[in-house]
Amino acid sequence: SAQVVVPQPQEATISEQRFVPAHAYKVSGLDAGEQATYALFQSVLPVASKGKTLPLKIKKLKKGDAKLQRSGAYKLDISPKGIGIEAYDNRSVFYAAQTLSQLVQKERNGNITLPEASITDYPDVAYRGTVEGFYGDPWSHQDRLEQLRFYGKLKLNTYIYGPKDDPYHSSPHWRDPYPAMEAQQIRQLTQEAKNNKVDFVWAIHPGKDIQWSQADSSAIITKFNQMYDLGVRAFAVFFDDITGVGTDAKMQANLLNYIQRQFINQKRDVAPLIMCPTEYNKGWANKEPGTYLDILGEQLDPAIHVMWTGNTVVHDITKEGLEWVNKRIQRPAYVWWNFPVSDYVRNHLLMGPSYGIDTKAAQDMSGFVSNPMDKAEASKPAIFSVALYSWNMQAYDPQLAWEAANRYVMPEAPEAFRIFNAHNSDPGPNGHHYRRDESVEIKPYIHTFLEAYNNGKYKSEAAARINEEFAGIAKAPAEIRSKSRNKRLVEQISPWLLHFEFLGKAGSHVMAMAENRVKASHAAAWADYLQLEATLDSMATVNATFNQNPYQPGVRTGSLVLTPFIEDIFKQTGNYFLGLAERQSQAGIAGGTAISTAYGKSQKLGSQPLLQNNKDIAYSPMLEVAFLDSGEYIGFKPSEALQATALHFNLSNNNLLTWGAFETSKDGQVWTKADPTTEHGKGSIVFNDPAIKYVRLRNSSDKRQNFYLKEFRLEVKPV
Ligand code: LOG
Repeated sequence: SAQVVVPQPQEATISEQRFVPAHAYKVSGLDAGEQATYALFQSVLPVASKGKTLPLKIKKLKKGDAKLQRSGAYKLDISPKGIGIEAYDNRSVFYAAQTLSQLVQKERNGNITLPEASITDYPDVAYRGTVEGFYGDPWSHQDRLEQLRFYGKLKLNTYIYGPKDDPYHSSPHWRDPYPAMEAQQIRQLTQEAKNNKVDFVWAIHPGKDIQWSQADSSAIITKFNQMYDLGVRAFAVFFDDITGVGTDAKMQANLLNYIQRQFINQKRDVAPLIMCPTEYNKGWANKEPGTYLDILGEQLDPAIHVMWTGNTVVHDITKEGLEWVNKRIQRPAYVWWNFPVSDYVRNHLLMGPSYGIDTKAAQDMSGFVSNPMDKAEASKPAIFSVALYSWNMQAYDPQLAWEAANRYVMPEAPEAFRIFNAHNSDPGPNGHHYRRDESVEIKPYIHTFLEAYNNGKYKSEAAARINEEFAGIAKAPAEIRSKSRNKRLVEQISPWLLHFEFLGKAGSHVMAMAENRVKASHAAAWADYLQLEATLDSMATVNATFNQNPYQPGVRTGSLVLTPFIEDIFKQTGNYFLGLAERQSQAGIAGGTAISTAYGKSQKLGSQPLLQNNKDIAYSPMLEVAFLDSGEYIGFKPSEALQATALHFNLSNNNLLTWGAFETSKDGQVWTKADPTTEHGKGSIVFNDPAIKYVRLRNSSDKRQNFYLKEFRLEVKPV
């Protein structure tokens, strides 16, 4: 059926009956230079140029049907008499070949079979793919090459290169040419992209220190020319996450128009220019008429695309939201969807369904690209779904797409991969307030079970289902490791696999303990309890050992439903066995007294999560620009059991001491100023007074102050 072709074609009649082609195919009408497409035909079908052959004829699509007058559109006709392809462009031929490759089956005797079919197909969105636009370790060269091949198969045509941590994309080296090795790799990437009919879009991020001088405008043209010489034929300029003079809309529009005239229009073979604005989401946009977005809308050359992440940085994409911005930028937005990017929740994987993207919004966007995780292979399920969505929105169903993605990405262990992904979806609490469903199928059973258990009862039916789930979880990692041929994927998720295996085991122990406790088999319940405790310790060890980044260190799995469920029963039952106080002191479980809290009043940073252990408390570092309005502050109130010993901060702000007051207090009423020495907003203050109970940084000026929250950390010791 048509379902075997992904993304689903717009119109397709595909017969159930299959035939064995009588001869090899003779390809005609393919442009010289399309060797990659020719090689694809050869890998899919028997191809011959002499002797008895069947025709595989490529023709130009007739003008007429407007829907087909777009890059990638094709008609494919398969019958025992031959194969006909009508194509808008060379990308169309390549896509027809990809569709063909999904329809061909190889028999055991080496023959191939084909169904009779008639397909008319075209993309809903012109530009579809990814933007490597996250913070953190950029993708490896091998990962990128594999992504480009993956995109080709799924009819994705865009890969925007913009990793924040590439110093030649952003500051400090955006003005400088790439070193030889990186240059060579980019050359290879553009070649692989070309073979897969993907536009390799190279983005520059100059706004942190741009001067708005002729010298800097020329520096960008020079850099673009260097990239052009490496094979790049598509370009972007990003102005996200910057402060200062770089944020000026008029200057940005001038520069972009200059690039349009001096570079894009001069070269005849480059794709439309793309820009990412500074106000790239509604939440941050100045809503006053005539401000930033309107200026771009009026002044930017209409040929230039403008990116947009939605109503906030990380958000669902809605038709209404796009209509709002499109009016202002006077063109359909080019969507930068911040999913499944995890640079703001680095201890989680985002492996769940791609939902919350409006299927009625095709006309409201010019492009749709996903910003993925730093783990390229693990991002494939989400990218697969984006391919389905952006090609054929009417047919898009997030759940079905996810099911298909699990099979497509890990065909050797689809069930194991499915259960892993089902419980690794939610990013956990985060400053962007973006949450995802997780463990949806098991959640009602957990609910039923817990309700009864809290009343001393044991629901065997719910328990059986939950037990089955935990058993499946415990064995999924071994199955994924042993069966998946995608070693790189296994490597990228391996700390989470390890944690997940323990989660499954902990779940089995918790269920056994609960059952034995309700049955009053105390000795058995106690044995289960000890095993559970050991397993939870193992999970804590994985969390404290792997992925120790300074942002959100560690490893979480099942964090929305399963882990809280296990911890809940563990705690209650532990209290039952040991008595509350003793348990808390033994295992260091968070009781009231061990917790320090943020002490802040800030619109922007109010919900920024805290990181804490027994040595320090810190605001989780932030990636985007942070600010304090006049009078606002961020700070800490250490728990009663702790004493503040030093504050360490790195705020990347040259005039910090002109507006920032570092203050301590014993009662939260009377404040004493501390005077640190700082360089570029980086410094420390040591505290010697055990009576200090509050520490804060206050904006003592009369206006908003911007900075980067790279570090804001209080060192503590026990009183
Ligand atoms: C950055 C992006 C980052 C993402 C998620 C845009 C346009 N810029 O807050 O580099 O990966 O959010 O953390 C962003 O989204 N800033």
